[in-house]
Formats: sequence, C-alpha cells, structure tokens
Amino acid sequence: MKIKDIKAIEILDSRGNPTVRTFLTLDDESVGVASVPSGASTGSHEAVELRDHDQKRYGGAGVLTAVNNVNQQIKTALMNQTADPKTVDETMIKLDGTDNKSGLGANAILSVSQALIRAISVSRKIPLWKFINEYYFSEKPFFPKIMFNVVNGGKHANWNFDIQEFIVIPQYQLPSESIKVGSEIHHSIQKSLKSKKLSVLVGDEGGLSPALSNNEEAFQLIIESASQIGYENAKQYKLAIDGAASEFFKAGKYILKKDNKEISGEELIKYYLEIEKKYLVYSFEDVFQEDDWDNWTKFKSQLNQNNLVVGDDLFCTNTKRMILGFEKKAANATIIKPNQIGTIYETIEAIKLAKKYGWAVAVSHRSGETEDPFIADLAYASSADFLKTGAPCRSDRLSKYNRLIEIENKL
Ligand code: 2PG
Ligand code: MG
Repeated sequence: MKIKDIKAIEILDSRGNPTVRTFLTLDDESVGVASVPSGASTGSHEAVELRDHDQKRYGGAGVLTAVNNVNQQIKTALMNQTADPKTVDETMIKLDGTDNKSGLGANAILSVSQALIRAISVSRKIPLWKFINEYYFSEKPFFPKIMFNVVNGGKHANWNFDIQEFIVIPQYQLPSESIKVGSEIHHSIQKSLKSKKLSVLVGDEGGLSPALSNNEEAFQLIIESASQIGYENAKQYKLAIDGAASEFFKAGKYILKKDNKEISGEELIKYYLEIEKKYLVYSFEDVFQEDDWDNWTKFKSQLNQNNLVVGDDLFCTNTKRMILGFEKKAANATIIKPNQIGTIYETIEAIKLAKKYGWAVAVSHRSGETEDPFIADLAYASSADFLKTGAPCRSDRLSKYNRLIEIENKL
C-alpha cells in the first residue's frame, strides 16, 4: 500500500484558535483524517507548535506555515512511499532535521503521522485501536481508568485557583461505568454550586470553574457533592490534581495568588503532604516547576509509594527527559501527549519506556482540543492505566469518552 495524496487545511480548535487538519489518501482510495490539539500551560521542553506570527491573522496564531509544510515539503517527500507508520514518521523526523520539530512544526508532522494510521485502519476495515495494538504492541489491550478534570483553575479558567485541575478517578474498569460516575459527580458539583449561588460556568476543559476563596474549598466541594449522591472519596473514586506548577513559579519561588503567599519548594512539599492526608489526594501531576528536579525527587521520596507522582511538563513525552527522571527517582507516572513530541512513533516509544520503568501511563488531551477522538483509541490500544481528557462535558472532551463507550460496545 502506498501514499497517494496528502492535504492539510487550517481549522479551529475548542478555544477558537487555528490548528491543523490533514487528509491522507492511500492508493486504494482509503482516507484518514487527523486534527491536532494545542496546549495553554505548555512545557518549555515540548516540540515546537508552528504559528505564523502574522498579526493580521488570528492575532498571530494562524497555522498556514504548518499547513503549507504539509502540502509542500512533507507531501513531496511521502508521495508514492509505502504506507508504513514507523518509516513515515522517521522520514518526517529526518526531513524536519531539528531536535524539537521547529523545522516543519510538530503540528504539521503529527497531523500526517496520525492521519496515516487512521487511513491504514480504514483500508484494512479494522478499528483504529486494533491497528495500533497489532502494529506497536503484542499484548491484548485493556481499558484505562479515567481522570475527569471536574474543577478547572489556573490558566484554563482565568486563575480562579492556583491548582490548574481538580480531578476525580472513578474506580471502575469499564468506561461506561466510569463515565456514568464521572458525569454524576460533575452534575452534583453543578447542583451544589447553584444552591450556593455560585457560577456554574465551565473552563477550557469542561470542568466547573467557580470563584471559591482558596484551593482547599475545591476539594471540599468535590468530596461533599460526590458524597451527596453516594460516592465516597478513596472508595468509588480517587482524587487527583494537576498543579501545572511551572505556571506559578517565579525566580525560585512558588507564588500562590489565591492564598496570597510566596513559598519555597520545601514549603510546597509540606502543603502537598498535608492535602494528601486531609483530602486523600491520590495523584499529583506537575506539582513542581518543570526543571525543579530536586523538589520532585524529595517529594517522591516522602510520599507514600502507592500514590502517583506524575510528570507532564516535566517529561513532555520525551524519552530523554524520562531517562533523567528515572535516574533522579523524580516520578512514578507520566502523562503522554502526542503533540508534545510530534509523531505517534515517538509517542509509543515513550509509552513503552514508561512501562519498562514500571510507571503508570496517562494518555492525555490538550486544553485546546478538536473533535478527533484519536487518543481514546491510543489509550486502549496501548493499555494505558489512565485516559485524561477533561470533564464529562463539552463535545471536544466527550468525543473521546464516547469513543471509549463505542469501543466497549465493540462498534
Ligand atoms: C495539562 C494540559 C491538559 P495544557 O497541563 O495537563 O490538561 O493542559 O494542554 O494547557 O498544557
Ligand atoms: Mg498537566
């Protein structure tokens, strides 16, 4: 099977910002379509998302350069080439020629990488997850648990909290059960907020984003709302946070605007250990700045080893950063975001390395998403421990959750 045509266009993501959608056609006329997401609290070690910086279009956020890179350079290099995902990804990595995909843009490269896999699954008339699983993994897949970001803060919600994400993880293995519990908790939080005459508007990832007076009120809100409908913390669900701490780190200090405090890494560790005890927080993602390795290592050594210390901006789905993290004993889990590294081949390499280290794997969306459910298939195909793709609210998030329900029902 060979690649017959590639065509990229500029579309809009869930925040209304431009992003890349690519159509890839094989010589049997099978077409694969892929759209690329975009982060807001991005890590500085991520692959480069190419933007036009033409202030006359979309305030500089246009992606016509990336689109043209697909339609010209990438298309020329891949036309009539064998449709083999790994070889195609390696060809694009070489063609880009940089360490961080700044030559062609990670958004350009990833759209083609993803569209090719989709096109092959169309051609072979098998589900996307099945192709990924057969091509890259040998074991039979299992479903991920789900991380629902039910309360949004930080950069995703105009800084109503310093902590970016307050997450519930229903303890069920079937997606339909997890999604039911996640949705019921989300609705119960909404009801509590209405009764307190607080805002029920949602943030970038569909989570509620009320103006509470501090981070801790968010935990209380979730725990009380869930218990009102019969779900108990650390039983039917577990609590998690994503601090996105690089966003509130300045000149060696962590600046908690909501609490009006500037604290050291040591003090922040103390705070996390306290909330772990008080609210039974199970999983801690990006709780320190992305290069503050010492505090990561100290925290990990002091936290109960059954809890998760999750690197997102810390690792950026980059095996080089993961090797460092393993040596430094900085984490025991990683976020996996294809657009942080720029190809599906490299994404799978990162998943495999994490598994080799015995780390938990959380396949994740970005705060700026599209309706493309690719990561749901990826999470199942790779037997990731978690799929993290926002609240069970808004179609950009639900496209992934609904896709898991389809997979569960063998559709
Ligand atoms: C994160 C992500 C997704 P963003 O920090 O984990 O929740 O946010 O896409 O803005 O980097
Ligand atoms: Mg994160």
